[in-house]
Amino acid sequence: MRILILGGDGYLGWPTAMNLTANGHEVAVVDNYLRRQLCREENVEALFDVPNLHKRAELWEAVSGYKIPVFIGDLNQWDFVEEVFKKFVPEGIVHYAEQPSAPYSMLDRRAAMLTVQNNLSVTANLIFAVRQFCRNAQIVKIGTMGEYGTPNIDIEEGWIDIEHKGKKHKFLYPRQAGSLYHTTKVMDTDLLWFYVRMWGIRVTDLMQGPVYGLITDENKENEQLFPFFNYDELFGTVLNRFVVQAVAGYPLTVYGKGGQTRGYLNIKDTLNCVRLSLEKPAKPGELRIFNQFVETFSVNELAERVQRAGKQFGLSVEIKPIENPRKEAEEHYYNPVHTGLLELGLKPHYLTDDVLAKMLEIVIRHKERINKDAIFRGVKWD
Ligand code: USQ
Repeated sequence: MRILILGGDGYLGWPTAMNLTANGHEVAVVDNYLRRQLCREENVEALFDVPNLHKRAELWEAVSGYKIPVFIGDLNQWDFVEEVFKKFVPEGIVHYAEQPSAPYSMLDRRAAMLTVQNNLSVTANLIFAVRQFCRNAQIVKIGTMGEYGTPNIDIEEGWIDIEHKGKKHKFLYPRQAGSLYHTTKVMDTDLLWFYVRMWGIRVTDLMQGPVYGLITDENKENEQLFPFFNYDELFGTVLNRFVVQAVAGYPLTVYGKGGQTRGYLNIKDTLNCVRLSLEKPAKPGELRIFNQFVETFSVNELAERVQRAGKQFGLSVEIKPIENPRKEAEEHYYNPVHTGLLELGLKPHYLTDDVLAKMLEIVIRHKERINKDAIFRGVKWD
C-alpha cells in the first residue's frame, strides 16, 4: 500500500515509517519540524540528538534497503499539500501532524492559538486533499483517549447507543476533554465525522492513551534511528519522564493524589495498531473508532513500578507527590472498552520489569545528557 505519513518526524511518525516499510508498504513522510522548533523555543531538547528526516531516511536505507521519500513543508499551506498529494498519490494516510502536548497547549495564548490553528487546519486540509486527489484513500488519524475525559460510566469504543423517550439512536460517545490540546482532538473527530457523512470518506480514529518506550523492531537499539525521547514536562509522557527522573536522582513527580488512571501502550503497539488499521481498513462512509491502549495504570502504580525496577540498577528512587499543576480528577472511575484492535489482531506488549529495565539501561548510558532544569516547570491549567 502507498502510505503517506503526516508528521513523519515525530515521536511516533518516524518509527511508524520504518515499521510500515519493513512490512512491505511504500511510504513517504511529511513534516515541517514544528516539534523540533517548539522544543528549541522552550529549551526542552530530547535525550538523544535526532538526525533530520533526510538523514534518518538515508540511515534507514543503508540498514534496510527501503527508501522513504521526504517532503519538508507546512501542511497548513494548501499549495504544499497539493504538491505532496500530486507527487505521491497515497492509498492510506496516517495523520500525526499535530501539536501533541497538553501542557504546551495550556502555556499561553500564543501556544493555545498555534495548537488550535495547526491541528484543525491540517486535519481540514487533509480531508480536502483526499477528496481532490485520492478519493478512495483511507485516513488513519491519531486521536486520544483524553477526548473522553474521565466520566463516571464505562467508556465505549467511540460510539454509544442512547435511548430517549422510547426511541434509540447511535451517537459519538460524549467527549469532555481535559486540556485545549485534547479539545482540538475532539474537534478533529467532529470534522472527520462530518465529512464521512457528507462525502463518504473512510476514516479510522485511534483514541490513543499515553505511549512509552523507544525501542522498536526496526531501530534495534540503533540510537541514530531512535525516536525523540522527551522527558520534559511539555513534551514527555509520564512514564518516559519517570524513567529519566529515576536515573537523574530526581524524585518522581506524581501530580496530586496520583490516582489519575489512563490506558497505556508500548510504542511497539502503536506501530502495530496503526499498521493493522491500514491493512484492515474502514469502509467508504465509515468513521471507525478504536480505543488504543493495552492496560491501565494510575500514576501511583507507574511510580511504584519505576521505583521497583530502579532497585535492580542500585537506584534509590524517591516518589514525591507534588501539587498538581493540571485540573483533572485525581481519583476517579475508569473502565474503557478496548477490544477492537485486539479483534483486528493486535498482540500487546505489556509493561514488565524487563521492559522498564531496558529503558532504564539506555537512559543510564546517557545520564550526562539529562537537563534536570527541564523536568518540571509547573504549567498551570487555571
Ligand atoms: N502526570 C504526573 N506527573 C508527571 C506527568 C504527568 O502525575 O510528571 C500525570 C498527568 O497529570 C496525567 C497523566 O500523568 O494525569 C498522564 O499524563 P501525560 O503527560 O503522560 O499524558 P497527557 O498529557 O494526557 O498526554 C499524552 C500525550 C498526548 C496523548 C495523551 C493520551 O502527550 O499526545 O493524546 O497522552 S491520554 O492521556 O489518554 O489523553
